[in-house]
Amino acid sequence: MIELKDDRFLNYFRLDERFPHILCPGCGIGTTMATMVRAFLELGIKQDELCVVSGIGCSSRVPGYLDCDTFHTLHGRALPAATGVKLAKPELKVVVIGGDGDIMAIGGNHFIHAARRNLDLTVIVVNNFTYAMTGGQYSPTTPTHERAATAPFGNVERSFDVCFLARAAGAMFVARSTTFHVAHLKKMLELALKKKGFSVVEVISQCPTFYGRYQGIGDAVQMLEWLRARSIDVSKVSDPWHQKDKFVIGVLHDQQEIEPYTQLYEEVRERSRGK
Ligand SMILES: Cc1ncc(C[n+]2csc(CCOP(=O)(O)OP(=O)(O)O)c2C)c(N)n1
Ligand code: SF4
Repeated sequence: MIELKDDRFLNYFRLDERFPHILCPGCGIGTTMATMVRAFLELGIKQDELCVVSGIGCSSRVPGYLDCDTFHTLHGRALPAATGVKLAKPELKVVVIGGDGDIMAIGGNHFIHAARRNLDLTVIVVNNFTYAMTGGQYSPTTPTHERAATAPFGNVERSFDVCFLARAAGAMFVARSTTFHVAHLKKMLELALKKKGFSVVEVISQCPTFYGRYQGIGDAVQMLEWLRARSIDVSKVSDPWHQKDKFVIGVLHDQQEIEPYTQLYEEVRERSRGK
């Protein structure tokens, strides 16, 4: 066993029990997880001040690797569980991490209503455009006409824009980055974590095993190259919401904070006690 307890970064992980990890070589989820931890360190968020919650999927495995309070719930149910954690322990920083399938499909309604309620949570949607853990079926973010295990001749459904939906549902802060743009991703995560209220960061991530292969993009390196080539900074577009075949990265929505749900809920409790 390696003794690495004085390393602040490595100390954030359950090295003894959960490593080596089981993600495929070249998967973007490890990059996302490491960058998220670096954002926690940058902001001075200590392990005992934090709870990381997920549903089910490759992306949802992240909390299992972390040495802090974590909650690995049912498929699509990360947000209800996170809501409970936040209501019971409002002093905790509560972060939800999961995939496009988990958060936008089976958990889609929870996502919309958590945004509408303005729960003080940060949600990290690792969007690899597929249900990776179950074998590459199409998800609500798979672009129309693209191939998947369940759409060998092309997906006929239209796809959700995670950031557009988050904004429309009432999120306070919405940003997008990719696993290629690691420094940028860290900045987006820091801004989201600092925001009071519902904040969302969409991380476009590579799944070479299922998505890259089905689309013929190639291996992990080719997928990173594809992410770089397809991304455009929000400052370079006049309309960030309708860019075809481009990932518009940056802060897409940042509004003045309003009272989060926990605060309003506490006020109602006090009123009910006659205070
Ligand atoms: C109620 C229920 N339905 C279906 C499943 C099977 N299932 C497990 S993970 C998953 C999809 C995960 O996709 P996504 O959230 O995009 O994560 P990824 O694996 O791509 O990171 C599904 C359908 C399940 N575990 N529970
Ligand atoms: S199947 Fe895709 S998302 Fe899952 S670990 Fe492998 S590369 Fe990552």
